[in-house]
Amino acid sequence: MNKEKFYITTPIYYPSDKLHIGHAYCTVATDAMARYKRLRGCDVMFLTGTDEHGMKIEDKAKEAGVTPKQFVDNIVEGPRGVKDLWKLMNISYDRFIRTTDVYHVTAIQRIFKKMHDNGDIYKGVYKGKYCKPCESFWTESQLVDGKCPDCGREVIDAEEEAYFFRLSKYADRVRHLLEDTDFLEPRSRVNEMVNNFIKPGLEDLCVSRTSFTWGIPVDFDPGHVVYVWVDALSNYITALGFMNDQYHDYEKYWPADVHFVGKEIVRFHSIIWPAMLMSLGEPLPKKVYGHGWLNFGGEKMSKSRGNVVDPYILAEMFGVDALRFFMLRTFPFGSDGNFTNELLIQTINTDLANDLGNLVSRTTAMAEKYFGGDLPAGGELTEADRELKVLADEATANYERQMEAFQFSNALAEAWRLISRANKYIDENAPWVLARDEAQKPRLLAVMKNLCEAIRVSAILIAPVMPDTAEAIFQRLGVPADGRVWDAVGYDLETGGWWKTATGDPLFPRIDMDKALAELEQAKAEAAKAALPDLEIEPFTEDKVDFDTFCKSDFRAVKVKDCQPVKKSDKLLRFTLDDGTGVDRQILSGIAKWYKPEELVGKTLVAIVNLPPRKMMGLESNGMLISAVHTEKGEEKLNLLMVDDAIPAGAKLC
Ligand code: ME8
Repeated sequence: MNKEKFYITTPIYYPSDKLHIGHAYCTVATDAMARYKRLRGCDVMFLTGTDEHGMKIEDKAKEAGVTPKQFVDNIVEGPRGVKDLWKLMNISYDRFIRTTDVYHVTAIQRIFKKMHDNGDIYKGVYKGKYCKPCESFWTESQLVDGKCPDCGREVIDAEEEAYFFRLSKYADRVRHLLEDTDFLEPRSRVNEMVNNFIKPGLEDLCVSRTSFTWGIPVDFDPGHVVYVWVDALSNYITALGFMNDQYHDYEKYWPADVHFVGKEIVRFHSIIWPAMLMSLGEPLPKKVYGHGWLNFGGEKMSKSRGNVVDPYILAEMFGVDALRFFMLRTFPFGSDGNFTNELLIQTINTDLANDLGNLVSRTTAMAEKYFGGDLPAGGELTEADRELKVLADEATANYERQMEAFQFSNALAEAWRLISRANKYIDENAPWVLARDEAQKPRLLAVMKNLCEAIRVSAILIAPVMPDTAEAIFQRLGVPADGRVWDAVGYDLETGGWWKTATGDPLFPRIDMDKALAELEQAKAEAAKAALPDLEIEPFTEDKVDFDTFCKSDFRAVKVKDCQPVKKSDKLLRFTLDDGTGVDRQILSGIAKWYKPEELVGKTLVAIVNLPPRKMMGLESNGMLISAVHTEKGEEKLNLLMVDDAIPAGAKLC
């Protein structure tokens, strides 16, 4: 029998070494859905990848002194890069596309040409705000205070030759698609699209540029590169082999069952993408689902706002499954959610440690104690067990409905309804009381087996979201492979034979909130420090000093006769210096943080000696010692300038 196909995608990510938990949100959701569909027996294609062209990348590469390709290679494939993060988050993608992949580049050129040849791409003039020094076009809304957002300089009105896509031609068909079908969900996003973009009139879209080169060249018009969205959106079909020979599953998987995308790119996916496909004469994806943002402190988590949450730190402290669960259980997929560490810890303690973890620990501990972990066939069923089965079957059916509607939070709530009920079932049936009476042994056996069965069903339900946890649970209960699949999700009252339980460490140890929050702060500070440059030196002064003024500064070699801390000051040291005049010179210097006084006695230093005297802490300072300063990993460092002791005191430096 042919398996049902399911093709699901994430957006392709801009290469960044600062992907945060907000980015991971979409990919984790997509992964959970892909795993759920695989569990249901579907033939799944889960595509993700990276969107690697554009002026920003070109600029960043220049800054880093590497080619754009080297720059993106490092971020996509390198340590803590995009692929690394997906590995950390246990993302089971089937295919990863990079828009710099040769097959994609060729396919985009063919796509562009086809749309050009059918008259949907035409040459026109792009008008915008242009920053000459940066050689960049900006739109009015990108400007900051009317100036270039990159360098802050004035911009001018300018034009460049560019190709345009006849988006306006498809306005009516796109409107019908949005308003009269279930193409775009949640429904609230439809009104947003129609009111904000379609009703005011769809303008044709600029799809090529000549002002930068890091893009896919328009092969029939050198000098033009394809401007990002045609390049980016087409990934969903080129990755299947559309207009290229790298892959051959376009016929098999297209149209996509669903594109999961963040709400800010819904516009591109629900208006431009279908219009492009209409132009190409290709089928449209079945659905676009626009999820909400993970906010932090009330604002969208983003690098530029500096409020990103590092998934590596959280995964290390709490485990990847807990993190995946938290994101999908706490925030309804279509809405925004506010991420806080407190909420994360609270959720782990309540849902995972108390409810799920305890259920598994209590059950396996009792199975061990009363039956040595071996639960044979037989046992005495009662009405309580039948009730548990009814609830389990109902929860499973609801779970299925919710998952099919991409409502992860509601689906998980159904799994937790069963978990909570099972915990209550323990208290109601009190196995420890039954265990005291040999005559109750058959009842005790049935209770333990029902608990195992409730846990087994729960584990199947949570597997798409927490694959490692589900696996650990199956192992502890000794569930064979055929008891882990969707076909076995129905609660079986008569389960016999397969329980061979084992005890182990708690699946989710309880977290001490205050301690964990402090550790998180510390880990964040350490990570921030590690990200600082190894060495920073002050930028050079552009202001020139004229030679005569410079020559007026009198620098001399001085020898330290004595050095003492200054009372009540943790900064100042008091130096008694031989400056070659025969009269001791006193200089106060704020360097106590870096030197112990005794280690400086006898050293030959450099001082400027013709500064006017200055009083500090009631003491007079006659000059200033010269030192070199720089910053290492964010920390200021200072080194006194020490010179050869062979230089006599008073020698003039020039
Ligand atoms: O938009 N909460 O790439 P991208 C939830 N290359 N989702 C978030 C988020 C947050 N705080 N921050 C980012 C692009 N995302 C384009 C896509 S597709 C043909 C081209 C989501 O790296 C964001 O909404 O900026 C988007 O869905 C995804 O991360 C990639 O964002």
